[in-house]
Amino acid sequence: MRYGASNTAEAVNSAFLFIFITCVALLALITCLMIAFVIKYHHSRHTQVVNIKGNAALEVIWTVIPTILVLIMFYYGVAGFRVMRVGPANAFQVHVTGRMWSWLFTYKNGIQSDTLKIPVDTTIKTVISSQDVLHSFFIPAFRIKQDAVPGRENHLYFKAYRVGSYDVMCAEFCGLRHAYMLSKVEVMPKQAFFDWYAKNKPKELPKVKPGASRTAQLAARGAQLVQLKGCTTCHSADGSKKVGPSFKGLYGSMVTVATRGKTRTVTADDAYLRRSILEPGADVVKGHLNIMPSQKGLLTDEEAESLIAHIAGLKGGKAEQ
Ligand code: HEC
Ligand SMILES: [Cu+2]
Repeated sequence: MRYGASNTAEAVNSAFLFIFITCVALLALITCLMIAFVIKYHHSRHTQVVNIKGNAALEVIWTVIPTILVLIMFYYGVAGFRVMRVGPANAFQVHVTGRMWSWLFTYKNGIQSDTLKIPVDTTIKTVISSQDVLHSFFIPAFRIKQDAVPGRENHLYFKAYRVGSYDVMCAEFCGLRHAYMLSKVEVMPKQAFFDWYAKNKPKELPKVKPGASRTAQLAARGAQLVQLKGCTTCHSADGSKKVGPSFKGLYGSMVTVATRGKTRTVTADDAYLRRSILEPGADVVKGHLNIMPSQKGLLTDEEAESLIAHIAGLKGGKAEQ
């Protein structure tokens, strides 16, 4: 019989349920005995103090029974741990990357997504890592939580039992917008999932109007990338200030930056934007902290170009700083 949203939830729930029921039973037993003894051995009924010298049978009982209970708890713990750590070789693999402050899911065929789409009833092997600081990949409904550590890959297996949408969180305080590191696991029917998986062409530029210019195509791709690459957690497109400056009206405007400690004013052209994205520490925008993660090695040339084309398209309005 299955219960819970996944095999991991089932394992953790059984361990929890066993411990909980044992505790409640013991609490009830001990409380009842205590009350019974208070009444039975009240001093009005027992005027004479008795010296009791051990009871072998009782001692064996209260050693053996708790030992068995604890061993059962241990069994549930190990069994549940194995469900999470050991999986079949043909498990469906997804890379999970934590970064300030969003999750990125990368599939074997190159698809990248900011929500975790998976097929139901299929063992998933997540390979968990981080781009910057410590994060923790947490799916409460599946009862799983695993640290995302830079420079290291942690593995976690699970199998979802029910189609549906579940929360993904970060459970390791990772900076300013840690609490907003939310995403979803979408458990899909197998057929629907593999259709999506086969159809989604990760490296293809999106189709804009037929005959649209390459710049328009790049800008459309850029609009997807700001979401996928996690730029939107720190940058808005409507002029409002987040952790970083807004992209609105940025292109072509004059920006005051600190370059190696010296304040100067530069024009936000293609070269400046490229540098800001690949080496954010080179020119730090005035009024902001130097905390943008470098995108060097994380973006292809075409992706960088797309992001710049997208930002260039967000003219209008004065850039807020
Ligand atoms: C963790 C938050 C964070 C993320 C994620 C982030 N940035 Fe930034 N970004 C900043 C901050 C803070 C600044 C201002 C300080 C500086 O210049 O380094 C900045 C500056 C910039 C600038 C210069 C802005 C200006 O007004 O001159 C550009 C362009 C930029 N980021 C692009 C991007 C792109 C594209 C991405 C996604 C690939 C991205 N950023 C992801 C925080 C972030
Ligand atoms: Cu985090």
